[in-house]
This record gives sequence, C-alpha cells and structure tokens, in this order.
Amino acid sequence: MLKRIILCPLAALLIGGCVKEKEAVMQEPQTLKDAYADYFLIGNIVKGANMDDSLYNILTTHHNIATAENDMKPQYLQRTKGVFTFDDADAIVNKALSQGLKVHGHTLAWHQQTPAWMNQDGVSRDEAVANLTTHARTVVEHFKGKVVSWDVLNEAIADNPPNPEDWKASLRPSPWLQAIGADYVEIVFKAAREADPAAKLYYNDYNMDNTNKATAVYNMVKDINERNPDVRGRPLIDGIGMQGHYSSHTNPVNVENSLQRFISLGVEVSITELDIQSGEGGKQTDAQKITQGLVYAALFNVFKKYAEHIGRVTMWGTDDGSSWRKEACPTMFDDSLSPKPAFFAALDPDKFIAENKVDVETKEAKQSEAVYGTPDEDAWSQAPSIPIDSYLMAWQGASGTAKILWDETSLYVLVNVNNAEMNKANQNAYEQDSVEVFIDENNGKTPFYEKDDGQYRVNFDNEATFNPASMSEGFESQTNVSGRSYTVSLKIPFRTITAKEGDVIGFDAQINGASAQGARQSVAMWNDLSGSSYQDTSGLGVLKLVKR
Ligand code: 9MR
Repeated sequence: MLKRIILCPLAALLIGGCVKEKEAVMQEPQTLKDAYADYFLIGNIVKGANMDDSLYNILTTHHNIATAENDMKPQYLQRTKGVFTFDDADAIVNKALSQGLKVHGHTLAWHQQTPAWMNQDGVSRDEAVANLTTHARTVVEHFKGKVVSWDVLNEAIADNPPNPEDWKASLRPSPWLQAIGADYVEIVFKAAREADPAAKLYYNDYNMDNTNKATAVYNMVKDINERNPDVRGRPLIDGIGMQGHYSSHTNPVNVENSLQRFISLGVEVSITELDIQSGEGGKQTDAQKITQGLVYAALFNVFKKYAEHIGRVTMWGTDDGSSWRKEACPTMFDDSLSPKPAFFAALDPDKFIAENKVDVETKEAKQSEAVYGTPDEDAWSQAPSIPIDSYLMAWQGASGTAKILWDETSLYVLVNVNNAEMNKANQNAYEQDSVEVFIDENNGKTPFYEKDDGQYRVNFDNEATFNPASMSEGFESQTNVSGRSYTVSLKIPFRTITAKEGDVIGFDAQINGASAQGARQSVAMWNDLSGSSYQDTSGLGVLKLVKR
C-alpha cells in the first residue's frame, strides 16, 4: 500500500533527526521497527543510564525493545551480598519504558560478571543455591511488570562439546556448575518463574550455529521441559536465545538448521545479540561492507521465514564506534552514525541482495592426489607435495607442505613446517605451533560436520587433539623438530569408507603459527580460507585416491 510520509534526508531520519522536510510519496518503511512490525520485535542495547542522546535516537527510531548491555548483570546488581544496587538499571528501564520501548532483562546467571562471593570462595552447595535463588527472585520481582522477558541463564554450554547427546556433560565448567552441579540450570529457571510468572524465560547462548553446541542446548531444553511441563501453567523454559555474534564467514544455513531444531521443541526463539564482524582495526573496505550486508540480508531473510516462532531480533550495538567489537565494525551504523550497507540490507533484504549480489565466481576447490601405499621412503617420493601457504590472517608466519598416502583403512599425511616458534604455551591447542588436518570422507561439502568428517590437530611436541573427540580412536602421530622446522606424520583411520582407487575425499591442511609470546599469530591453509573448516566442510580442498 502507498503511504504518504514526510521525507527528510535519509541519514538524518535514520539517526532520528530531520534537517529539511519535503513531502513525497514513499512505498517502503524507513525504520527497522516499521519494516518488521508484522514479524517480530526489533531490539538493541542500552549502554548505560547516561547513554549518549544521538545513540539513544538510533535506539528509539529503529527499535521497540531494549536490553541493558551490562547494567543488569549480577556484579552490578549485587556486588556485595545482600546489598542490591538498582539505581542505574532502574534509570535505564524507566527511561526505555517512557520512550515506548519494551525491556528485556539480561542476565540472572552467567559465568562472567558475577561476584565471587556468590559461587566461589569455598561456598557450599546450599549457600550457592541460596545465593542463586535469592538473586534471581529479588531481581525478577524488582522488575516485575516492567521487564517482559529474561535471559535467565547465559552461556552454560561449552563450545563445540564433543558429546552433545549428554547435555550435562556438555555444560561449561562454570563456577555455578562447580558449586551446585547440573541442577543449577533448573533451580534458577524455577526461581525466576516463581518471581514473575508472566515474564518469558530464556536460555541464551552464542555459537548456536555450531551443530554440537546447538544439539547440547536442544537436549538440555528438551529434557528440562519434559520433566517440568507445567510450572505455573507452562513448560519451564519459554525460549532459546541465539545470540548471533557472527562474522562474514557465518553460513546462514547453519543458523537456519539450529533455528529449526529449536522451534521443533515448541519454544520461542529470539536472536538476542546480533552483530557481524567484518574489517580490521576499525576499518572496512567497500567490498567488506557489501559482504557484511549480504550476510545481514541472508540472516534477516531466514528470520522472516520463521517469524511466527521468533519473538525478537536484537542487535548488540547501535553503531560501530560504541560496539564491544569496534575493531571489527560489526553493526549497521558507522562511527559517525551514518547507516552502512548492513542497515539497508536489514531494512529490505531482497532488494539489497538483488542490487548487490555479484556473481561471485565459484572458486574451484584445489585438487591433488593421494598415492596408494603405506609410509616408507619410496612411497613418500611418489606422492605430490601440496603447499600450505595461503594465509587466513594478516600475519604470514609458519607455513609448509604436505604429502598424502592412502590404503584401504587409513590416510597417511606427512607435513613439513618451516619458520615456527615452537611455542605451546597457550592453553588453547589451536594457538600452539601445530598442524591440523580436515577430512570429509564422502566429500559431501556440508556446512556442518557429519559422521564422516573430522579434524585432527598435532602440535610440534606430538600432543594431539580431535574434533569430535571420538576421532582419536586408531589415530597415530609422530613429530620431529629441527631448529625452526618440524615434521608431523599422521595416520588417520577412515571412519565410514573402505577406500578404493578413484575415491574422492574432502581434505585440507592447516598450520597454526604461535608467536614467541604464545598466541596464535598466523594460520596457513592449503585451500579453505573461510576460517570455518572446524565446523563446515564446504570449503575444503579435494583429494583423489590414485595408484601409481
Ligand atoms: O558487550 C558487553 C561488554 O561491554 C562487556 O565488557 C562484556 C563482559 O563480558 O559483555 C559484553 O556483552 C556480552 C553479553 O553480556 C553476553 N554475550 C556476549 C556479549 C559480548 O561479549
């Protein structure tokens, strides 16, 4: 339907001001909250009780629900036991309500920004339970009638858990888990429900596009809701929050898969902390802005498709300058508060995609051959050498080459690495000087791992790590260090195939280069530069199994 609206320069309107007015006939909504009025609420964060007016204008112009970025977290509301400090949070909530915004509460239980007296310092289980329930009850009761929904529990599941069918074993080892045990999850939800039966209660987490994490969350919510089907009239957990701290490499297919699984539980889903990293050092090229816009557009199209089950889509930052990840320019407005392509992408995804989707030349995956034979000098001399020297990050550190052999049961990989620091100080295995091999036995190129997909990592000191953990079975490796070079030989059993001549498998090899200070400073690859090979096999190179 044609609408008559007052048109002012778009940028001025977008940040809530209007310099020159002129009447025009416009067809399309100009604000996010209007564009999505029939779909879901649109949210953003409030940075504090005294948030800058121009940022607040973006909030009220485009959004209809607000989340406090920090001020409602446990350390701000109850730093000292029994002393609740609601002043800043009250100011945020009352201002938002007076401006016609709804308010979402974030967060009652988390492993961060929580005072140690609550669950550390040797508190007993009983004390920790009392601390958790008192905090949740007091906070929820305080905001009763003002806050429509709560992130009751934040980030309780570990990243990429190896056995996601067992949700309890997949819990992050947070102080709450250590002090109470796995039932802390139910305990905090029950306390919140009793305190305000009308508020919607959410479980909230990041990396939910990772199949293993999403599976563990799915199993947790399913189990708890099946055991608590009627707590004050409905299942205990009302909703799942997919935070959505994404990057330009995020595959919307993985987001959609998790969304579908959560919806199948009968719960509401919300996108609770959306931002999309792109660019470095606070700068983005024009091409990066468009790529980022295309990811925003693709995601908003996914959200529209499932709108019936989505409560709200909340962005984590009004603008790049005030974002927690400002180096990576993740929001829709730039430092000077002008709308970026990402804004127009969210406003009208189809139009943005139609105007900007360049026919990206489909990059052919690199191809090489694995030669039949078990490792010996003669066999290795037959195998072609592939370079591992395409860098994923700005720094160009350790690189190398790989040769591959195969027989019916296993793949044998020999990697030579040069220019390494030989540092394994970092507790994250991927930040140590190490070699990784990715295998996709059916070359299915799926955006998530299937049973035939695995990741194998060996550091220069021959310490191996696996994803998923079950891939350790039958695996063997040796390393040999000489100066700044090392070699790694890996024997990787096939999991789902009996290999034969002519088979084609997905394959990639990666070299992680640590700095002398023990942080990963470079990543060299054979083929896949997406940075997602640990959960997405679509970018791997291709290996043909041949006999010579
Ligand atoms: O944006 C928040 C930042 O200002 C805080 O310093 C940080 C503390 O850990 O928390 C940030 O918000 C987080 C949110 O509460 C939970 N999900 C991840 C968000 C980004 O770290």
